[in-house]
Amino acid sequence: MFMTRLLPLVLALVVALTLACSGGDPEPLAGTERSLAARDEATEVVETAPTVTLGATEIATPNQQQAEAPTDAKAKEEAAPTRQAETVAVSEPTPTATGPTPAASATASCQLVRDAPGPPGEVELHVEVVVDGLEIPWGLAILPSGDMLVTERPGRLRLVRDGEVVPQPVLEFGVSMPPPLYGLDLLGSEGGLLGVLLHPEFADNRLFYLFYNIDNADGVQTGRIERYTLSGDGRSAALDRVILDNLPAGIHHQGGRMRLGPDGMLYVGVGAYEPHDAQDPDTLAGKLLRMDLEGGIPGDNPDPDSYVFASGIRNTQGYDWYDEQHIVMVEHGPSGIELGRQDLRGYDEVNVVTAGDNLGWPRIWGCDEQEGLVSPVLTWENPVPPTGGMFYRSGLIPEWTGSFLFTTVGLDDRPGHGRHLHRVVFASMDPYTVLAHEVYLQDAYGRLRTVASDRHGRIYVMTSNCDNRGECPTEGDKILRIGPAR
Ligand SMILES: [Ca+2]
Repeated sequence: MFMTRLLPLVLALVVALTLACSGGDPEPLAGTERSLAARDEATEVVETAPTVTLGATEIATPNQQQAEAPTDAKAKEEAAPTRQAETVAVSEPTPTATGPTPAASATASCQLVRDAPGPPGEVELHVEVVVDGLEIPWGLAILPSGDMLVTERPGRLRLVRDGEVVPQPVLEFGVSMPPPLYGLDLLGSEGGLLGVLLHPEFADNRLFYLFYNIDNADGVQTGRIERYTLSGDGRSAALDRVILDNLPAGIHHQGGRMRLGPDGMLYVGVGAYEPHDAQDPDTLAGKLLRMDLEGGIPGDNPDPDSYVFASGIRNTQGYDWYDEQHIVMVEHGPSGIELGRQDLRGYDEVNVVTAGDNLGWPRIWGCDEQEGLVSPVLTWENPVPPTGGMFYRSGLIPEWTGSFLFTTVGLDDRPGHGRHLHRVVFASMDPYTVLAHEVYLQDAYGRLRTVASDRHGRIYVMTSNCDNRGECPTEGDKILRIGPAR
């Protein structure tokens, strides 16, 4: 076990040194307001993307079968996935007019973006910084009052009220956040206090969930989900109960995103530090979990004795429901080092997930296809490391209604690397067909983590520049608010 861990770390050292020599991140813009007309530098013709509505009717789900669970990463590589012949470059999407769309196809149509990160967005927006002074924010929950609960990875839950971070944390506790490997910032931990989610009846019971990393009694880093009760004034919280403990964790790829499904169940993404864990049914690493609000296994899970809803996942931090059967999920592609393939880097993904699906990590990547594995609907040659994701359902920005939005945390400013808010337009009656996608905020605010919307339809995005991967401005990490251009 020690050697299998050591090899990726040594390789990581080499890659980190390479990255460290490739130039630093630019300073994020310091302005507090910024109106965007992102078409100004566009050279490609991008038609106005269609407004779509969520498919409300029943959609046939693909008959994907759970794959056998291999245990050896080398063997998976030797399985030699075949390149999909019909891979399509989508540098010049031509969205169809709003109207009837094809029926759901049984096979996902994968689009490979060669001109990453993609075409610039053309919808004019108003973007402003509404909160600063945060340290590595990760999770965001907007309360009915408009207050916000924000997790900071070092182990603080903050209350944001009237645009200000309340100095005294709501909660502050020890988390597992190991120092960077070999002292290299790029190899720092990605863990700590991560997700926060309100109970569906929060307005009545004040309950909310937290996901964080902590060392267990044996000194092994694990993931834990707990439920708390927020005080009436919102300034403190008390532990209600532990929901799930001893989740697998590693230095990188902790998952940590919790969402409430339309079925009333609690979903949790758990990352896979060891690649082969994603295909191992005996560990919860590299899986999307589904549980009831008390942490029990629902009887209608794909395996009624398991939390696993979907497998073959490297690390997801963002997903939302296209409809009751289809989850759109962002997922990280290979970094290369973990598979001993220095040349293999990029291929981050947007997937459509149904119950029991196996998303293929680490057996396939990009638009590769293999029996029993689900290929993504959208993937990029260059790294576009995805973090938060959500469907935008409001009409406040009408051009965006029905679109899937996700944030990215690219490492540097090399052309094509993603540090932006991405918008994906799906066909209204077919989650497996991507009509268009476009890029907003590229390099404007650095690394972006987590996207959420309030009841008015305004969108909030948090920066992640004060971790060990970005350049931290003096005002710290920020929350941006996005609305329609004035
Ligand atoms: Ca995949």
